[in-house]
Amino acid sequence: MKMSFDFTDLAPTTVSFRDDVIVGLTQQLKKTSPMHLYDERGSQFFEQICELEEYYVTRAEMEIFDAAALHISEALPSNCTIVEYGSGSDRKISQLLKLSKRIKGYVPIDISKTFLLKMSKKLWQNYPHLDIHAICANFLQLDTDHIAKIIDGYNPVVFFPGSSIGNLSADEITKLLMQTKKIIGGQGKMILGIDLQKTEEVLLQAYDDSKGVTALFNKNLIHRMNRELQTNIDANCFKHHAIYNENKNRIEMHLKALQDLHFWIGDYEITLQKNETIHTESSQKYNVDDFSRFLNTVGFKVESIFFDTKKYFVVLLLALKK
Ligand code: AVI
Repeated sequence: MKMSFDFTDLAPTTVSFRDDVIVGLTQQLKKTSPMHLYDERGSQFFEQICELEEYYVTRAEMEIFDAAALHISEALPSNCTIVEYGSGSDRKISQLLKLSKRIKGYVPIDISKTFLLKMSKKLWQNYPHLDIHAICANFLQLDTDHIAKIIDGYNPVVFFPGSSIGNLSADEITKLLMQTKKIIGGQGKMILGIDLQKTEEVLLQAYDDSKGVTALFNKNLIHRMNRELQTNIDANCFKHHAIYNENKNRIEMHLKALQDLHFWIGDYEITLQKNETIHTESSQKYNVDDFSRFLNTVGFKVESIFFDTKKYFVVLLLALKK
């Protein structure tokens, strides 16, 4: 990889959004992939969520990066390239770049094209010495040979902050970790943020905030359908509904129908009864010991664990087991 900036567009199209939504909304328990919340508008709403007082996740993780700066920096392999899954804004990578001179390259991977382009160009202006290879793609479907070519010569560090892992299904997590093992190999590392179990009160405030930003983020799915799938659904017929599922230790976001609803996506008729919900996202809350044990069973060694002061969140530094 040379000192350069480039951009590869491998992102799924509106066609796959349409197909996924049709499959998800014609099932008995209606659901859509959380990935669909992140079009450009959705990504902007998510950035606003990160600024909210009630959404502790971003602040807790940044506090950890500040406090553990030296340790994390020294643990990174020399001449490394950071591969970030679901990069979003430049907030976290900028923090890592400030921590460590060892980072020579950056491969942000995100599904939201405009957002990714803006963020990676801005970053390149601020860090012109950095090799940036932005990839617009679903980070669960990476061609690891392609990634290996891009990071050629540098040591890979996969960066998956923000507890985005908690939005994935168990199968997706296994797939993602297998893919990560291929990318980091024997020399690389993974920096993984996970959100911890805490009181229901704190969680519900974070996912149903008083300013209603999370509600706008969730309801953007309906607006996205209207924009991209030519539906004409009144978003006011849905209410943002966040619950804590105690048995599964996860927050669930739903869109609840406020009345009986009926609409078409092309030839497919979708009906919802009053109070029926569309499950749009789950956000798993972990126990760090259980999750470390799980990582161990799938071939990772937990080298370090960093907590914030409230013990709301942890950052794990991982390598492959020898
Ligand atoms: C991206 N992800 C880690 C967020 C979370 O906390 O699960 C998404 C989110 N949904 C509502 N608020 C934030």
